[in-house]
Amino acid sequence: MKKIFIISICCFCSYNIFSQEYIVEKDTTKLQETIIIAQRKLSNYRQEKTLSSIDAYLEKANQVTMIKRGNYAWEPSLNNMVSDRLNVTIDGMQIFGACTDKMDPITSYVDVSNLEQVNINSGQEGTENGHCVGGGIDLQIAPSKFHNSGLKTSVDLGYETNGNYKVAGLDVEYSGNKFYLNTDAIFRESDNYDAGDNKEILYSQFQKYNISLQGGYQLANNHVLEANVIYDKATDVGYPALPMDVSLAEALITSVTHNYKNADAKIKSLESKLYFNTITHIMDDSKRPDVPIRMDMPGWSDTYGFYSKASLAEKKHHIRINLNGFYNRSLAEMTMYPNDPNQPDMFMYTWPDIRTLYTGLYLNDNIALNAQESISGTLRLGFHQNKIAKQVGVESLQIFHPNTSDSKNRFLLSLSGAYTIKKSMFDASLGLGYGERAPSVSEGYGFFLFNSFDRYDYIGNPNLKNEKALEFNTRINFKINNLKLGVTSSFFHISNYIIGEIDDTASPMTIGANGVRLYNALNNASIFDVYLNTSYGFSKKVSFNSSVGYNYGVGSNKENLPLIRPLSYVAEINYNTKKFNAALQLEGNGNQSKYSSFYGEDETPTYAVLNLNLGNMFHLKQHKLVFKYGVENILDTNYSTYADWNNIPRQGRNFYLNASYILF
Ligand SMILES: [Cu+2]
Repeated sequence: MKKIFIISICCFCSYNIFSQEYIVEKDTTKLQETIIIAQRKLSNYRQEKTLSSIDAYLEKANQVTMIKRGNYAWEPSLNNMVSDRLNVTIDGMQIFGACTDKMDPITSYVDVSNLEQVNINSGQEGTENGHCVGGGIDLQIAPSKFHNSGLKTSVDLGYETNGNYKVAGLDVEYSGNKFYLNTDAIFRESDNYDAGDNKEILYSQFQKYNISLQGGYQLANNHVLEANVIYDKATDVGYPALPMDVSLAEALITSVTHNYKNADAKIKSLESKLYFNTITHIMDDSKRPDVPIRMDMPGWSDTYGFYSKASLAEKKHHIRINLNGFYNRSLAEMTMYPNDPNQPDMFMYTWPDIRTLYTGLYLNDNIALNAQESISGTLRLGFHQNKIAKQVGVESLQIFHPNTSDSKNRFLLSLSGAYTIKKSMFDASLGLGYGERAPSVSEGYGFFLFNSFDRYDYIGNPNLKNEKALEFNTRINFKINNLKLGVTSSFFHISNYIIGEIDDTASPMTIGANGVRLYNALNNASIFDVYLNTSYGFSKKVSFNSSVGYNYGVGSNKENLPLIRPLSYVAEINYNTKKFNAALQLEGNGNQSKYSSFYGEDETPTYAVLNLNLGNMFHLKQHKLVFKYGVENILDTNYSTYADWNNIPRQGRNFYLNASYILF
């Protein structure tokens, strides 16, 4: 079963900015749920700022919530599972954050200007690029543009009152018959934001810029060679929910791609990519007035990889194959400087230079049984190897896990199958999946990683078994005149569920920590989610959308799992014409009654906020001007959600204006 949300972000080549055709038409033939939110398009489903961060775009998908440690670099959670259980890629490229405290999810290293769409695949549907339990998120770069349209420029400017937030973007594109070149730059800067009732949130400022260059050359008929470079640099990023900030988060993401396409042949397309990316992450506590001990905590992550993807069609079969591999090096250190200068500095590797090598093969076959029904199956097989390059790292981990060796091999398997039916009044699908994942670098090899959520130091366990998930998912959509009703639901039964377990015998390294947790596995855990989506068109101009979600997660120790979303809802009324649109949105959560005190969570009370979004478009001869403006959190509610790390309050009232000027 395809459960894909496509969030389209950047689209210069779209001609009808306000066109209704682009709007959340669910492509029921492929059972894709498509949410299109374009940088320069206005969708009537979820009105959006054109210059929203990727994080804000991602948050619009049903099963996605963003875990917030501040105003920047939110961590995506899909089906109530975070990074370790997800496979997040940039255009099929593996890339791993360099922070031991998850301050830099890889979604923070790209910007809307780099991307065209985001594909979000739930559960084992998300294994096209790698193994996962919760699902896959692929941030996709715009494809080749041999439009022969010459030079095109666009300028974006944005301002928001809350936090004095400024955004500026520039995009220049040359597109010929045989050659194209696209370059874009975006700059974002925000001061501390204010929560409701004008309460300033200290250390919530950030500043970042991102530049990218992409070019393509048509080698021959059907053959295209492309190169892409993205450079992203964030400085002075505050994390109000954490004890430290970030003075530098820097990424260089490069790739070369060969593309072959032939609609008349059996092999419809063959895409091969070689890539390299490097990340530097420097944590900083120099701006915090009271810290028990000064620390330096830098981290680095380098990844080399390749993939080769083929798409074949043969009678009723549509087959996709992906052979891929990567080599990653993750290293992080911590130096503590005692206040007493006579005491020696303390140094240790928090990620002792972990090398991960992976190669795998993915197969997907979609078989059309007849005009209305289809079945599909996927398989991913992989070899996964970890090596500890620093001998001192092996020795340190042996204190806690005496039979630790410097290398560990794993074989990983993922399987899924789905049945889909599509009739004029309804469509439905039913899916089953089984998947395995290896522990992440922190889970396997982290050394005294302080988690400010439950205030424990965490130590990895290289001998953890693979986590295994059995998954069941279903969706059904009805369409009755102007009314659309849909239900989607997933259930995961996860064996060897990896989570920290208190070790009373060890004492923490971090001053003020509650104790030490060793990564271990619960016998099993269950996670369930269900969403009810409704939309109703009153007329061509006025429509209503709503979504209600319920989630549940419990471990075999009978304790609630942490970070499980409580009852959530969003309701929106829209008015749309060709030149103007408006939307009033109510969004909220119920009381988080099933919180996990065992894992450091407290109860988050119910909240609701009201937002208003407006948009205008003007045609000026060959130019186009698009305004998006509105008010978020109109009532200036002071609130935080279950996904806000340490209950950091969210933004209070915010007026914003985004302007886009497009020159053809
Ligand atoms: Cu960090």
